[in-house]
Amino acid sequence: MDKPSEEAALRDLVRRTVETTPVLDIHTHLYPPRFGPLMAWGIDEMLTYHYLVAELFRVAALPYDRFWAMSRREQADCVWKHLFLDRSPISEACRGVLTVLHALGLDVRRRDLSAVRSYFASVSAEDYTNTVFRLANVRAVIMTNDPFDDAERPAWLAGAETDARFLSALRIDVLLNQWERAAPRLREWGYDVRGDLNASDCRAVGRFLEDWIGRIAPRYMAVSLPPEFAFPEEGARGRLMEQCVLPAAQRAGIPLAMMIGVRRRVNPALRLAGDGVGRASTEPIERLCTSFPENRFLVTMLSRENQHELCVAARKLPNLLVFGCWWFLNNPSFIEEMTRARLEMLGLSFIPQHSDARVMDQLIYKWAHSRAVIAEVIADKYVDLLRAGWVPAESEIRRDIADLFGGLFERFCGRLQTGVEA
Ligand code: FIX
Ligand code: ZN
Repeated sequence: MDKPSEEAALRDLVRRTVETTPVLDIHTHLYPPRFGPLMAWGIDEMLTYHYLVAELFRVAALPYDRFWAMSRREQADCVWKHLFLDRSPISEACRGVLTVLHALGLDVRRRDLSAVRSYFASVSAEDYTNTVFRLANVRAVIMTNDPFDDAERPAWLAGAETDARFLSALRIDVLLNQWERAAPRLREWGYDVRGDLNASDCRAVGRFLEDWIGRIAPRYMAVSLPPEFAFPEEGARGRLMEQCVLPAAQRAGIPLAMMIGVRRRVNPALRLAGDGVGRASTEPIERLCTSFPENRFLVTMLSRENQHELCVAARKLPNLLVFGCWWFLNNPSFIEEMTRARLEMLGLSFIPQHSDARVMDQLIYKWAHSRAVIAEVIADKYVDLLRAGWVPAESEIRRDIADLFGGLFERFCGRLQTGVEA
């Protein structure tokens, strides 16, 4: 084969491999059908995704209260009109809806929302979940399971049977970021905490974490953190982190996932759509990783400006695994630059993406869009190897991509986690 056709064949092979390798999606907000109303799916949920709500208020002269007083279907109509009919649906979140409908075989050229609704009315949640997993080529997803969530807690307490494709993660934002709210809840649930985080409080919090780890068997514990997150830190969060969370994670042998850089409620009127971003420091991560070498940390940062220093930190810290292009970074332009930089600085030792899907359907577009970008970047890197005389074998490419799409996460977590064949 001459050089150009050798390179083209290699690119094709990489594209095909990225396309056909099933992914383990390590952070979502999805629930299986067995969780009833917690499972979000269908066109009205997709159209009212908070990314689209934020975009709606950029173009519609609509009082916030009027929008929130509408039924979900009316809200969806409103988003459809303003973001899909009155102007072209160019943004990544708008395009995502179209990618999903198109993949489902619906004719988006007709711009017919009722026809789309009829399709969703004709399928069951169970069948639809199977369809989405197949079309997205996702083998399992990790949920976000919050014991402080009054809608979710009862399902776990009732011993909700889950689905092997839906793995759990113990989300502890309220515990770490709102101790004044968490303490009375813990007391209400029978954990003897006074609130001042003395040694006995810390033991009780440890028991709470162990109980929930036992109950939901999480793959990791997770917390989102503001840009000003520090470590060591005066106050409840610092003490909880050091005395309760990290020891519990170590005892259970699970990592702590930290999602750093979110500024909550920048515009509270937008509700879930009202959060923003701020640049954080990577020093607390470095201190945590070096002070707790027996713990493992999964980290993603929300600010684009943090990505280079996070790669540098990961080069120094084997117990730090960088993951995903989170939220405002989950756009093709940022995925491309971040994946390129990570491959150059970390080789294959990072997790390129998670979906953060809140609506089942979104697995289809988030993975289709990410895969397309990631495949091109990886292909460039293999072509560079080829040009240096190193001919990557098909089995090597398959191995590398399987690692990026879940294998590495499973090894980092120390055991085969999914219960689903890779
Ligand atoms: O804190 C998180 O897990 C964030 O991903 C979400 O809360 C956020 O609202 C989101 O959906 C981002 O994609
Ligand atoms: Zn999330």
